[in-house]
Amino acid sequence: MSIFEQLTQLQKGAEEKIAAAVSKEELEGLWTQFLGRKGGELTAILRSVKGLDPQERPLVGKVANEVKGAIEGLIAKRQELLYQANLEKRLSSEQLDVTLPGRWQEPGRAHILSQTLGRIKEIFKGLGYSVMAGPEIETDYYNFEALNIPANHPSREMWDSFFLRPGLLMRSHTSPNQVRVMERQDPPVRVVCPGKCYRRDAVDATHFWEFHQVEGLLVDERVTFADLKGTLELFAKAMFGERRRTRFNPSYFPFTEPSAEVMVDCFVCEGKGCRVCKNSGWIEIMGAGMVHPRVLQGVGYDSERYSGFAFGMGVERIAMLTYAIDDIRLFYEDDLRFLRQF
Ligand code: 2U9
Repeated sequence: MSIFEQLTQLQKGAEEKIAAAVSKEELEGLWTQFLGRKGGELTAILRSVKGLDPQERPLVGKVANEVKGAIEGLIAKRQELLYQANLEKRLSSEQLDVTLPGRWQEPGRAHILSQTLGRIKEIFKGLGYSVMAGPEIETDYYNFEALNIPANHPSREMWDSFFLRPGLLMRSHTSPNQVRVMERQDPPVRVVCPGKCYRRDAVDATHFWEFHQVEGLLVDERVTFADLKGTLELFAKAMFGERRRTRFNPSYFPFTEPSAEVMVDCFVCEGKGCRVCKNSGWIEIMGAGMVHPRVLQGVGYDSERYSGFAFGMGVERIAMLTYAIDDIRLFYEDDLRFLRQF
């Protein structure tokens, strides 16, 4: 077979295969098969040109180039055809109906405890308090000693707190952070400290081993119990409604003297008596008192010159009262049927 016949046959074979190719990859394979520099069929034919009459060589070269050009042209055309066909197929099968209604995405929301804490913080920020968080792991000194809780006080017993090792525990209230604040700055101090606290309580409808507190502290010259009453009455009205009345019952905390429990008249039954207020007409919302002089002295404040008040509330308790939730465990069960309600 002459070299020209070989070239013609090569072109014919290529034409057939290109016309039958159905993918880009297949066409790339054919390009390599016919035109590849190593092992391509056209290259193989041109190698044999060396043995030809020198006069014939230019013509062979010319024809070979024509064959190469023809094959390349066919591959490019077929590729374009396949691309267009594929595009048309996709355009007809992947139609998008922009008039269909979108899929409903339920918006997320803050946990009910975060919402409650947020409201409490906003009220005190409005009164000029700053918000400061502190460590959840505390030393014996900050959690107890600095707060005038003597070594034999029941709350120091192992079964009340989670000890990591002697002298180190999961804080049982956020008060240690207020001690840290006072160590860092001189009066006037006006701060609320929110955060998680831990106690070795048996779990029931009103107790959980982890809970949240907000505690507040104000220290300045000539701060009196009247300031405490005015502040907490304002808070109670802002939190539970303008018509609320407050009452302060005597109480005891090692870190405050005198101490009080703060009551509001029941916002469910307006004082008539119901399930929420246990028929008493009053609900305890927090504890409070005048900061014990020993606590002030402990951080190096002059307790003759400065006085202060402090208060503390459980965020879970406030949320349970506000929304008539009867079991503290609901806050921690991640049950969307409960959480979606708020
Ligand atoms: C310093 C000095 C005094 C914070 C206070 C309470 C009263 C109180 C409880 C309410 C329910 C905690 O969440 S609860 O279990 N707290 O009754 N807390 S006075 O007194 C302080 C804090 C810091 C330096």
